[in-house]
Amino acid sequence: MELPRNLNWALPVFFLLSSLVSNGVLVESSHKVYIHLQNEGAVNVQTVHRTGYHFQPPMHWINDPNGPMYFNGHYHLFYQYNPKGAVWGNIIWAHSVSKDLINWIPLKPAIVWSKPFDQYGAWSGSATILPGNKPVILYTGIIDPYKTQVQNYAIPANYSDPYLEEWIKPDDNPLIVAPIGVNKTLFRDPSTAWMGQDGHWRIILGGVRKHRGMAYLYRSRDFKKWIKAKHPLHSVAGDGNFECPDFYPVQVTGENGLDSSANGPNVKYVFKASFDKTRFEYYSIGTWSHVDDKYVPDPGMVETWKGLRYDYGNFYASKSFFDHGKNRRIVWGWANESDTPEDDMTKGWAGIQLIPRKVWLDPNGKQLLQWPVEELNTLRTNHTQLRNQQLAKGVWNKVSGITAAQADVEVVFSFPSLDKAEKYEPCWNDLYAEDVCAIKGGLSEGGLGPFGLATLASKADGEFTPVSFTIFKDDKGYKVLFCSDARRSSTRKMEPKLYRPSFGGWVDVDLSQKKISLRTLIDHSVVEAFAAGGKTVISSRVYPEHAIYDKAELYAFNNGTEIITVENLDAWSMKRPQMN
Ligand code: DQQ
Repeated sequence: MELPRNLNWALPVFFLLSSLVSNGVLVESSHKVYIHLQNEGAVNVQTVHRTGYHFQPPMHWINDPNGPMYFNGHYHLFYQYNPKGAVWGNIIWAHSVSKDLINWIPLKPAIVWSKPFDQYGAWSGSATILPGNKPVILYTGIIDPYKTQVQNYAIPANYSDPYLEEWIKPDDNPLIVAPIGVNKTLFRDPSTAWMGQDGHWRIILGGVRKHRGMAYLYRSRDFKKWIKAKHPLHSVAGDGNFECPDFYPVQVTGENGLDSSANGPNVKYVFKASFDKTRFEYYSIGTWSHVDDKYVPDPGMVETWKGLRYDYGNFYASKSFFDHGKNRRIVWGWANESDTPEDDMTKGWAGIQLIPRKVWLDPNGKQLLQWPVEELNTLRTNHTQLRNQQLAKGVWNKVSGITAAQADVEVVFSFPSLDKAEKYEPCWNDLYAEDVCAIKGGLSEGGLGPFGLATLASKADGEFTPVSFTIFKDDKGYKVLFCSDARRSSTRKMEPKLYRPSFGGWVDVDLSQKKISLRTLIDHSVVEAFAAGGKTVISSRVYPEHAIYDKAELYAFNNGTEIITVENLDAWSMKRPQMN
């Protein structure tokens, strides 16, 4: 394997990281240059918080999923990887293949930096399958120590190799360089291409112009010569740099996905950007105007950091692809660690990909729905269940018979009435749901909720990550707050550098049946929770001290005065798939 050169990344100009304050804690939830650590290979790979069924390589740092695709019976996942250490740096494209999105075979890296057009890094990008079943990768190459970014392509050396193991970076790269007037150090992450009715390919690239997040639009007839459109596909004032922009069609009705070039009357579009400033993403739903080649968000879509998110927790740099094998669109997202870089060095690894999710338009047309790919269910074993268990205030009902540190839990909660819902405070409109969770989340006491699951729990030690619902009422109706609260996830002393927020999101759900459902994927240091059939999703990374291996417990709990019934709870231990 050709390894990247050892570089001096310590240029002060370079920061992919931004810091923000959440629940009073300084957040450094993303990758940053640790010059002294990036070439320190793992001495040991600590297993205690390693995931059992989430995607990760045997050691070292990973970030963004890149170029996911389905080709001739195999799923391919490339990802940003540091082959030399457990912090961000030396980034190449690692590569794994799978027949089912769950069991993964590692291959040699697909793109390592070697040529003048990528000699300082191979950053994120996407795959497109061209007519004739010919995959092509577009990725960002870093060409100098100042992080100048260009867009390159790579093609398989042998199209009949089912694993597509060898990739060629032709010498006519780069295909795209930043034009005058565009910041060439913030010009990256080419999307999957789609074809317009004029027969021209289109891609978008992320960037920023005077604090305006930009999705630059490029067009090409032959996939080689790319011309920048006069206007971006989309841009939003004040959003700051867009990373990893994604743009794809969804059907107005039904769960099937669409090829990126699909079009027609029954089609809406999704635009997603990852926010460099805050390290989370938002998406909106709208139309693609063919006349002026622009994306137009539907009325009411919020286009700032308070917009809709795939995931209101630890989830970034996501990428979607159309799985034509099963006619579905799938989205992958990266979950970083939320402990310190020193902890990552000690662990010898950092970062996972969350479970790939099928994504489709909610019948209400106002948001997306997401659900773990059905193949995940093949890992279920040791089923246990609860039926019609009442939870009075303060009751914690233990779910026994499964490995609670590595589990999949589906539950439906019901309540006799909505009368005990507490008042929604209008001042919360100015807060993120996460901040409301800090006040009213799973650790507090209320009326109708909080109720939910206490995951990765060691009750005797006061250690647990509650995933909960609390229902409020205002003049117009009811509001459902969904929280995943990491503040008591570990008894380890809270240091300022540790990121343990009470993540939160609102759930736009019909409560007329007085029921709400929850699915939670628990995996040692991951709690990935899907509320109300995938309307709102939150993923947390947590590092319990006591609730590890077979000491981890799981409870259904209620901290509200209204009695909650666990109508059905089905839980499974999860087997370990082949993981790289
Ligand atoms: N990560 C990549 C960039 C991208 C960022 C570098 C998002 O291409 O913008 O590792 O996490």
